[in-house]
This record gives sequence, structure tokens and C-alpha cells, in this order.
Amino acid sequence: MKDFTKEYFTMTESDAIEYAKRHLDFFQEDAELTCKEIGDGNLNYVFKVVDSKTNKSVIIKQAGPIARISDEFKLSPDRNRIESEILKLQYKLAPGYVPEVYKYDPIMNCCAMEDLSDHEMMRGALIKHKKFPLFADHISTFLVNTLLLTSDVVMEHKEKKALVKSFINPELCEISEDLVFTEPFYDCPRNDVTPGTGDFVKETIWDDEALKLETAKIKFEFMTNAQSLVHGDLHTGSVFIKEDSTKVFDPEFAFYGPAGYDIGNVIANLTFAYANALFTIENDVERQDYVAYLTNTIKDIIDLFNEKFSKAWDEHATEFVAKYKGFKEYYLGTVLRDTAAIAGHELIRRIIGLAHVKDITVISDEKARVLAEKICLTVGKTFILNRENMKTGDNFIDVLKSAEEQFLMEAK
Ligand code: SR1
Ligand code: MG
Repeated sequence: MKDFTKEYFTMTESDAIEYAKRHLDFFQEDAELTCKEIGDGNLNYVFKVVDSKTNKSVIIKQAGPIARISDEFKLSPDRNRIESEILKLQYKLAPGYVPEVYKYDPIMNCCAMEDLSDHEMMRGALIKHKKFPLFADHISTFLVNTLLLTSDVVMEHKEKKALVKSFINPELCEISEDLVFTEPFYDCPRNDVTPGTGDFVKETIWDDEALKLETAKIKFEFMTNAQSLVHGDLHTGSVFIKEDSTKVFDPEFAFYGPAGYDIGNVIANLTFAYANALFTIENDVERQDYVAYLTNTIKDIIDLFNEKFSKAWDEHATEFVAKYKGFKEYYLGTVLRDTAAIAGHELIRRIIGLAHVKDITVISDEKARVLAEKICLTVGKTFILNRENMKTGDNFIDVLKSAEEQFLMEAK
């Protein structure tokens, strides 16, 4: 029998059953447990353990020592502590929008949490062109609560600094520094560019010195602006969703960084869904309807974020200078600027860099996929260069519509 209390090892499905029986106070003595490893992310092992008698289930998530996507990434399994701790904190800050964590185990570097099998992964659902009319309301509340309430605007500054220290996440931040901010902007061997998009990437991204200068400024913002406790990887694969419920999970990239990092990732990943819809829905009426749904969702997220942030600031700000006339507007303006900058980076890095998104890779027609990629790159570049002017939902949508128009015209 394996000992889970002495030394870390990576678990198999049968180990996870043993672990659940002996170390989780969750199932009854006579439970008949089955287990399946269901992880499809880039880094971890996710075991779903089910009692076939009662259908009761739990998720055990274990951090492995190397990334699944590539053994070039050696990662401390301590990221599981970061993930467990931030999930517990966000569960309090944004009740209803985060799964419940039952246990964190620092020896096995795993945590046990609520099984959300009645939800589906949002990216997959969007690729199936499903609609979630409550998402904009849910995610904007999640973003305002987790980002504003962990900032110096609201928190006692020494307590906030203690959190900054506890969420120092150097290895996972290094992945983002490389994959999001550095590698997509030069001909890095780790990039993975669709052949038909190659010339466009060279001309419009790699050879554009003005763009590269802006990406350098934004990278340093990412590394030095300890503004809010961010999720750090809030793409649509980090959201479980159903009609009336949204749950944000997988925050192992969490650290104190610019608040716009999370909002920008949400906007960019909805833009990938938008590009997918443009090129995969054949029926004109259905396509226009779904594109309109995504357009409104993106617009609503920005506008609701603005509205709720402003209200939450008035209710919760404790910092003395937060009440100075004009400071809230200035601060919110910088968050939106960073949102556009990060949305731009996410849009570019998922097309050029190592880690792609299914919304785009599932577009089977090569010509259509290249067009979708060019739209994403153009929107991303415009977000970065025009970030100071991006303040409302309409500002974001205008950039999207004009890139779409440009490339659909060219395609005709
Ligand atoms: C090596 S990990 C590649 C990507 O997967 C994660 O979800 C992050 O987005 C990271 O950049
Ligand atoms: Mg992940």
C-alpha cells in the first residue's frame, strides 16, 4: 500500500481512489469508488472520483513536476498551494463564482474540490455555439470583487503586502513572461505559426518596431505592477459554465499583477469564439445571431465592469487618497488601458506562440483559418497600440468590427 503522508509522487487513477478513501473525509465507508483522469489542460492531472452507489463525486487535482504540454517547462508543484489558497480566498470574495476546495495536501501537492460535472467547459460550449446570457453579469461581478477587493484601494496595506508575498509565483509568471510577452514578438523557435499566416506575422508583428516597444512597456507593467491578486490565466478553458451558473477555476498562475490581466484574457478569449463563429457557422442567420450574442457579451462585460467597479469603489475604498476628486476615474482608466493591452497580447500569442486555442485550431478550412488568425492578430495589435483610448464596450467592439470588415472585404 502506498504511503501518501511521507513523500510526493504522481498519482495514478487507482492511487487517487486510495487517496480518496484514506485521506478525504468525503465518501462513506462502503463507497464503491471509480476514477478517471480527465485533465485536458497543459500542466496538471485531474482525477474525478465517483461513488457508483450514490453518484457522489469529488475532483482531486494534482500538480505534476513537468508540464504536460512540453517537458521544457519544469514547474514547482507548490503551484497547487497557490491554487488552493486563492480559490479559498476568491470563494469568499466572489461567492457562487468559484468551486469549493475541501482540502489541500502539501505533501502530495494536490487539492480536493467540488466536482462541477453538471457544468461544461466554456471554450467547448462556445465552439458548439451555445449561449450563456448571464455570463457577462456573472464574470463582471467576479472580476470587480476579486480585483478591487484585493487591491490597496480597499485592503489595509500591510495585509495586502503579506498577500503579495504569499502569492509570489516566479515559475508560472516566467511562463507568461516568455509565452505571452516575449516569444510571440520575434521569430522564436518555440513559436508555431500556420504557414499561410507566416508572411503576415513577419510584416505586421515581428518587423513593427513601434509595436515591439509597446509590448516591452506592457511586459514591465506585468512584472512590476502588484495591483491586484489576479487569476493569471482567465481564458474560457478556466471557466465551467451552465445556463444559470459560472464557476472560475484553475488559478495556478495567480500572482499580484495588473488588474487588467484577467479582464483582458476574458475579452480576448471571447474574441477567439467570435472568430470561430465567423468562419464555422454556415447559415447566415444563425451566424449573425451568434456573432451578435458574442458582440453584446463583450460589450456588456466592459460596461458592467465599469459600472460595478465604480459602485464597489464608493462602497469599499478605505485608502485616504481614493476619495480625491478624479482619482477613481484615473485608476479605472488605467485598468481599462491594461485590459486592452493584455487582450491584445493574448490574441497575438495564441496565434503565433506555443499554446494555441481550439476555437481557432478547429477551423478546418485552411483559408478560413488564416483569415480568422489575421483578424485576431489585427485586433490584438490595435488593442495594444490604441490602449489609451479603450474605455467603453463600444471602443472594444469597434476594433473588432473594423478588423472583421477589412479581412472579409479582402476575402471577397
Ligand atoms: C506551458 S503552459 C502553456 C499555457 O497553458 C496555460 O493555460 C497558460 O495559458 C500557459 O501560457
Ligand atoms: Mg490552466
